[in-house]
Amino acid sequence: MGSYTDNQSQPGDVATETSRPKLKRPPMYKVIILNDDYTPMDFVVMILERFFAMNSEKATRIMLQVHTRGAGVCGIFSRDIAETKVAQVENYSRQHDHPLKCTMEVA
Ligand code: TYC
Repeated sequence: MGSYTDNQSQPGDVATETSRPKLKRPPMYKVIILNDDYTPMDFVVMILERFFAMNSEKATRIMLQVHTRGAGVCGIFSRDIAETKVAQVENYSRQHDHPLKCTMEVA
């Protein structure tokens, strides 16, 4: 082992690292709308404008993507906000007798 008169590493020394507090950022969540055979396209576009602040071009693009691929991301939010968006979309759709479904998953 080396002498302790300097701070050079020596064969046999053990590397140590000062421990850092194990803080992790909370996960973010994707809000995803799902396709179905019944909800009118115009209604989905309106939902995306109303609850996700999309302009009509973007809302139309996302709606068509969901229509053709089955699902699409509306946005990425903290857990609380994502839960609220899912509830808003499903409640509003149910009130208008549409089966539109929405879900969330860790981004
Ligand atoms: N597939 C629906 C129709 O043909 C339109 C639609 C698009 C429904 C997106 C839901 O998330 C959705 N009327």
